[in-house]
Amino acid sequence: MRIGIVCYPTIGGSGVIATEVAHALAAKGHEVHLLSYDRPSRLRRGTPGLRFHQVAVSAYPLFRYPPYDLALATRMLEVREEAGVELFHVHYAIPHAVSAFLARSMCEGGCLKFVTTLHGTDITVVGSDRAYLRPTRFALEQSDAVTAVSKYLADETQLVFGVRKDVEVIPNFVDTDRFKPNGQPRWHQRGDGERILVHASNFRPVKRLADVVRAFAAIQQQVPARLLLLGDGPDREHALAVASDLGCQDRVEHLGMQEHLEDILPQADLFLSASETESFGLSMLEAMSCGVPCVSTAVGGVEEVLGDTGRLTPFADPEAMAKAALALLVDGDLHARQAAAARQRAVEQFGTERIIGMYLDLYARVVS
Ligand code: GMT
Repeated sequence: MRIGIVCYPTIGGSGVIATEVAHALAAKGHEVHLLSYDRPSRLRRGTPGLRFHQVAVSAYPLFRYPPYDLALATRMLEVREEAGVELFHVHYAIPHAVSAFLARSMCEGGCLKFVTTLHGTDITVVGSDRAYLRPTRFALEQSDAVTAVSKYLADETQLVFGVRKDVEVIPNFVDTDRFKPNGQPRWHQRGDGERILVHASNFRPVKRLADVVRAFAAIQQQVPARLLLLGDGPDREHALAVASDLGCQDRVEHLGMQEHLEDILPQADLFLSASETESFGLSMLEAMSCGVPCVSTAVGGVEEVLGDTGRLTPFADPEAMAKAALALLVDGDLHARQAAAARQRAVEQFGTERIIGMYLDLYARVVS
């Protein structure tokens, strides 16, 4: 097939998944056209069958807010005409689904097909904003198919938007050959006994990074530990200040944005996530695939991802998070069982082959 994929290029799960979908489809011999306003961070150069098309947005002085959605609609139409794209798969509804609808309306014969995948904040945070709700609902209803990355998000879409349309669940996936355990000894087999904890995100307020640090501060009072913070974003300074206030700044390392998480995640003993909402939690799946158990707040679709392989704790309760983490960090046998279960769940439920197969079935239905 000739498939167009639209996504945000920035750090964040929707862009990562869209780019990985593009890679996986190209590897299967499909012709893939990836559209975004910048090169997505996970896009690997020189991938056969995969072409990147930048969406240029003009910065005319009159525009305080350059109309990216119009530029995208035009680019989609051009790519369809130039490359004969049969179907567009847009990731994150706002404004991509609206641009797709506009592209279809401008298209001769009006036969441009598009699938919209909902990722989370496009429904739970931004989507429910009055300014965006009506056009987003409209564009979802106009999509040839709508998917959500978890059952939680599919239900939430019906609840918040009341869309007259089926929302199919197609979960996120992970390349289990790339994200895999590295065979290094765990803390109980290492001489120093220091536990490595990790958190990866875009450090936005919704991630509650300071709660991760608070939980860690309690953990490191009980066992020797170090916290690696991967990523970057608006809450970095606040979280590091909390670490200083709690006297554990020397044990918290901010490693910044990392292109190859697969090299760092396997070194960890535990992944911590304290999000206020999380429709899926892709970085937790990547950790699980590396054999790293996760302790997370019990929010959104996280339970669908973790199953019984990790621990869920109440939102905004770092003490409870520390307690749950310590249960795994003082018992080497329990930790080993949970690590193996996490890896097995990632491989069996969320492998690339399985999930890309679901998307290909959907594309075939839409195109026919
Ligand atoms: O909000 C973010 O962290 C970014 C956002 C995105 O769309 O880039 O992430 C959402 O999509 C990811 C991929 O499907 C999910 O793994 C995240 O759980 C989801 N974030 C939230 O729901 C907060």
